[in-house]
Amino acid sequence: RPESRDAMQQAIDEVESQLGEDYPLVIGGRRIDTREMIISRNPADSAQVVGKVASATDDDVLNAIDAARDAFRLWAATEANYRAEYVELIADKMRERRFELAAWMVFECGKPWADADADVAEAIDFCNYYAGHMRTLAEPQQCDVPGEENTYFYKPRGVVAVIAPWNFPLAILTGMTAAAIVAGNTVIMKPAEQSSVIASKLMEIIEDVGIDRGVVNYLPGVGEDIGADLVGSPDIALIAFTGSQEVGLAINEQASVADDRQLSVKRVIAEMGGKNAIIVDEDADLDEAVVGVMHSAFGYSGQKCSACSRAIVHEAAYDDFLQRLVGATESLKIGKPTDPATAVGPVIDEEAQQRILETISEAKEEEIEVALECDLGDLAESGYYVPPTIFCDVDPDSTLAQEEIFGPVLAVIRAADIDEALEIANGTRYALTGGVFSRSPETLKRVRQRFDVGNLYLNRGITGAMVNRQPFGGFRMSGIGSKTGGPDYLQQFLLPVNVTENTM
Ligand code: TXE
Repeated sequence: RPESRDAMQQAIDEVESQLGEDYPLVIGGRRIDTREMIISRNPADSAQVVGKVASATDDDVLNAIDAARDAFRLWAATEANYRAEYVELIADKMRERRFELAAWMVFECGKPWADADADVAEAIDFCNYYAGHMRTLAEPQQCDVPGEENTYFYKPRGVVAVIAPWNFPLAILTGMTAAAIVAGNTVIMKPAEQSSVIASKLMEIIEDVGIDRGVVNYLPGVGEDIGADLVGSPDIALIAFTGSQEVGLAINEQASVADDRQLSVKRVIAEMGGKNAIIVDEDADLDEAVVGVMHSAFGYSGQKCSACSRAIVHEAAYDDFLQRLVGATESLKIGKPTDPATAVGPVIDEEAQQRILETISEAKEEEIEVALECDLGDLAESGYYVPPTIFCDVDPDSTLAQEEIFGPVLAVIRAADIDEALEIANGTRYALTGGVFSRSPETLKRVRQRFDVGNLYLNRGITGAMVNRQPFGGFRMSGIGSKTGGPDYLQQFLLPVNVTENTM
């Protein structure tokens, strides 16, 4: 809408004038500048410094854990409603600053306008949903066996480490943190290095609403330097992680070590990667299928764990689908995220750009056919751009079709029929999202039964999380723990206490 566009453009102009500032850690309510700083750059223009964020040391980790542990006793004793009101205040502040927060994501994470706006909206939804759900869980819960003496209630777990990725820099960080604190836990919030400025904005809001000191401790830093100290601490009761499979598995392993100082067996919630497929049936509406596949594959440059990176197409529709997909993808606007017309921006950083370009050149060396490699024009020089690329006739067992690329690269695979398409779709280690475009009720029924994914989309594009409507999460190597934004997510941050009472 025009007023939103104007407000967003104004926010972008204002944020542009605030780039380059320093941001502190926050431990026990105190702001701490440190010598080491994380320099966050604009991926669309690497010369532009978005902000400099204090980078936590091992000592900072220990101090943050002490502060969180000291704050836990009082915070755990508060009423659920008191905590829920704070989390709803965070949502209110984010709504007030909606365009500004989106603008920070445009600059720091290269998110096009619509993606950035959706990220803020999701962060707000997570806060309100978990706050409301905590109020419900605060009532004595009735066991199935009738009788008021068979009840149970929930207690918080303790100190929670929240470790977040850069691709949903506000939504996922906020969602995990909100769930942890509304449940009565205290938190060490560790954002990704590439999104620590936007995370600092969330910390400013948390300070602004006046949550008790030490409840949220803000610990930006280099994950591989301080991660092990954080995850390995005996005072950590739960780790909520979202990020790569590699790091998720490392955290899972570290968390399983329990020395005699360990207060509780650590609980790990890990949302990891995907290699998601959309199946296109012979009778699919090909225009719908093309739009669904293209937006899911190239939206935010394919940097979503939910992104479609494989299109598995029925033989009979293959040529027509591929031709339409190439035509539609060619017309995608590749540009600067500050430009409202941009559909595809840069990838997050130089390391990602090099890794994805390497994957593309390796696939070419294996003589995998290229159906389209978009032309970047002069963008190639200015930022971390990767051309949206479509490979076709891809061997389902090839690296390209098996490994998560996390970039704007799509593998189109031919299938003789739906049974083979399902076998190919289920043929990776991941099980996060999946889609199918088909008009046949029989096919849709078979797909429901046999497509092994956590989130399934029928005749619509893959949309990722929609809080309390499309709770999000997968299984196999896509993650462990229940779905974010779903009815059983909050319980993971709580301990149920069952009571039987001899009523006089
Ligand atoms: O992950 P990384 P990234 C996945 C996505 C992709 C990855 C991209 O599929 O694979 O995340 O995000 C910290 N000990 N998802 O590159 O590198 C690091 O500092 C402790 C899936 O950010 O794993 C950062 O804060 N922490 C998801 C965080 O881990 C460590 C949706 C993630 O970094 C660490 C979004 C260590 N040794 C992304 N090393 C879904 N399934 O919903 C790094 N970190």
